Amino acid sequence: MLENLKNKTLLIVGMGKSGQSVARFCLKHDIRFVAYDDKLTESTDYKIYSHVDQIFGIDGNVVHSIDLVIQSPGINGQIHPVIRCSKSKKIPILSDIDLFNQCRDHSIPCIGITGTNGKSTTTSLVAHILNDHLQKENSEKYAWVGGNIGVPVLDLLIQENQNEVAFYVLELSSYQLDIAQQIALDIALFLNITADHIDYHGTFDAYQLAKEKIFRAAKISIKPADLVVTSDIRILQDKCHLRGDHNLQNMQAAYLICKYLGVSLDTIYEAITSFKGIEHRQEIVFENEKCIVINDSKATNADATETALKAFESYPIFLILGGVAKDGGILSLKSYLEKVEKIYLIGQAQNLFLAQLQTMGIEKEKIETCETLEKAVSVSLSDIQKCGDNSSKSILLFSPACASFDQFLNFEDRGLRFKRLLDCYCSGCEPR
Ligand code: UMA
Repeated sequence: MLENLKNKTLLIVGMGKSGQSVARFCLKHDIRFVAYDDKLTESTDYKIYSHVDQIFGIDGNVVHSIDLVIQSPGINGQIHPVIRCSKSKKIPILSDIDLFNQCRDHSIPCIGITGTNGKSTTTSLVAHILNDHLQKENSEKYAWVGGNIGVPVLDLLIQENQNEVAFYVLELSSYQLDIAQQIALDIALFLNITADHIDYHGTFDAYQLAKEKIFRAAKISIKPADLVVTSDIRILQDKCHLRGDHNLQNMQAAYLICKYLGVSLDTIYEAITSFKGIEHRQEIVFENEKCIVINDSKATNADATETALKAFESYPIFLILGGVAKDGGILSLKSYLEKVEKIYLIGQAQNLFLAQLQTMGIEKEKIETCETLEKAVSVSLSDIQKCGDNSSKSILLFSPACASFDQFLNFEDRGLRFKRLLDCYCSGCEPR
């Protein structure tokens, strides 16, 4: 396949993480490409165009002769002018996932994981179990993780130490699956589905169809209905760091995958118990006799926030919400929010959420509009300090139920900011 690509000129649309990794792959293999991005215009290694006319020309003039388009996951193909123009010119459109599928060594087992929630945790847990297994076998190979989790899949193919990979474990988003034509996975897991990303897919059915594409050409398919939690997994939860019912499903899924791959049950159980969870996902970042602080910045929708509220419902919760709201906002969280001690609102969604909380009948004194994360952290910590109830630790939960791009680069940036602020308040220094 690589040889075929060498005769072609690729157009990479969207020069974020995925697009830049496609460019790195092309540079490494001497594949010609043209780069396009609506906003990003700077690169030291290649020129990035930002007008459709610079690619296709006005009135059909040939500016670049393009053989293949590689669409980044965040580019909405229904509306983006470059993708629409490519479709009208009948130029094939693929994604980095397709290139990965065509160019990877198919003797290395590849596992793909999708679902509305829990896919990053399950992807990391599967890799953790497989790496424990490999270590016990004295193997010098590892499970490599990539995809939506933050490492673009083509980066996995351009690493120097290719002989060290034993398994690929990929987190796949509905965007990636929607664009991909073919992903021949050894094991495909679909964890769960609730409404999300409807603005991108148009309808819930289209969102579900995109997710189901994970099963195309898969050797083993694991569907939501296959994830009935067994008693051996339920027993493990008391000993492990993953809290909440949703994590039982993630553990069950990881267990099934690793069992299919021949990992012994003892290794699976041990590795589940030693798994510490992932950054920005219900991550315990501070604990003292008064409170536990949880960074759940990865909660970009109300559903993810619901799982966190459920996981900690036995504690008094002080909750920070806000950012860019998703469809429906926080209305679905009513029964949980009624039980929360106090809610701190930040970002673009602040006024919408305030109105929604008032509709739910939540008292004014239990809501504070803070605008910024800085203020929310400082006010909430001071409220917890003042709180007289010493019978139980309080939880400061940062689980925004929103996208982050009004005030932050992404959820990682938002989570790191939260942790930095917390460090500052705990050590008494001024936040930067
Ligand atoms: N861009 C345009 N025009 C547009 C939209 C975007 O030119 O209409 C450009 C932007 O200016 C930017 C680039 O495209 O330069 C961004 O590309 P992208 O949105 O495809 O994002 P990447 O940086 O390539 O990151 C993507 C995933 N992001 C999305 O799908 C939105 C990352 O998942 C993933 O980690 C990365 O590829 C590596 O595989 C993040 C995500 O938020 C975590 N995913 C969503 C989610 O989990 O809910 C799906």
